[in-house]
Amino acid sequence: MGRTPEKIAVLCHAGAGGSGVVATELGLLVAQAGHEVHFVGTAVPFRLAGQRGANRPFYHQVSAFAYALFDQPFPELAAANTLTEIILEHGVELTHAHYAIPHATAALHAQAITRRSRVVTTLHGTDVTLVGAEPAFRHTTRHAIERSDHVTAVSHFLAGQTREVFGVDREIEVIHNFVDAERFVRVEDPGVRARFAHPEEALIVHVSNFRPVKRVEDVVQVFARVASEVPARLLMIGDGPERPRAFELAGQLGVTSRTHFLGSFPDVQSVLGISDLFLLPSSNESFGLAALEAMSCEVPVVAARAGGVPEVVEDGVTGFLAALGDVDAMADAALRILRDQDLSRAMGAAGRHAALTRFHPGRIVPLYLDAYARTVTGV
Ligand code: GMT
Repeated sequence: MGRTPEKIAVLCHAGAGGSGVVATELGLLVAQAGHEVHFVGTAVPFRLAGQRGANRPFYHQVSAFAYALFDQPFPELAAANTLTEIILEHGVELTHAHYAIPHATAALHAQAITRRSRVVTTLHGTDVTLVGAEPAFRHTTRHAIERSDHVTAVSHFLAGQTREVFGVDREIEVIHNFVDAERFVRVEDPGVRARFAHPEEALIVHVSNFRPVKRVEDVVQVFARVASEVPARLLMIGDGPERPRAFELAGQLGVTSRTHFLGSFPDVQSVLGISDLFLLPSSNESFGLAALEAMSCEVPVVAARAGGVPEVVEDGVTGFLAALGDVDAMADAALRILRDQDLSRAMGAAGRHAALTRFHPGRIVPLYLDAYARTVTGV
């Protein structure tokens, strides 16, 4: 291992998506390890807000410029410009870009201007499978992946997809996501649980950004089947374009009174920590960070066998995997878990064990620090 860079810039999406969560949690831990971390973005990443202490990362707002001639803002140019300033002013040696578009492209642009600061790009999923694969972004995404000094992907599935979609044969290091197992922990507080469910009801939860890829209608379909067999409630956490369809379907299936749309909020662990089952029927999921957060809270997961999910959820051990769209199989799996306390406890414990071992920050963060060191020293 070479020399770890002292000063690191991070580019990431600020919203409630998994890539921004991973970027922020990693940046916080890298700062705690004694590095100077500079987040550069159009808004404060949502899990960075409210951080205090001498070692907290810096945040630099990307300057926006609106001019009547421009019918659209130029976020990549603005981010590259602000990043250039930060690299020059603070002597940043390495930029970690989370998500290929526009962050890796902006980081490479700033590198070309400054002739400094190596670029590590982490691919998270939709930047390859959805956005990057769009003809409108295909060349710029491929360029960003090929020219970054080092590229990581959050699953073996995503690394393979990247090679396939873009035809690149460069090294892509797989570094799985991690979870803060101290924060995402089971909380057996009947008072908190009573806010959402009666004692005899099972609490089923789904967390996502309600994009089409999340198949939130499948969540409602599975829940309706489960709720016809056992007393249960569904908590839908997050927000996005498919929320109205899911709400309408809950009405059609007669489960509106037992389905609660809670919107977005940062401390999802407060709900995961009291839940009995997590549903993730996504059509594609490079990793499934939300499932890992549930596992850390000892919540068994029922998911579609899609993308990188099998690298996180072990079928029959930490939950059950079913074929994509097979809501009957997912409902059967959910009922099997909810009706068998021993199975449910064993799966919850196995999920917690995975969070504390394979996906623990103590194991994953050093992999990134090592990648940073190899990137700045060129080994
Ligand atoms: O799932 C989303 O739509 C958000 C997206 C993102 O980029 O923020 O999540 C992706 O990155 C997460 C963190 O690495 C992964 O856990 C998610 O599986 C991945 N989403 C998809 O592949 C759909």
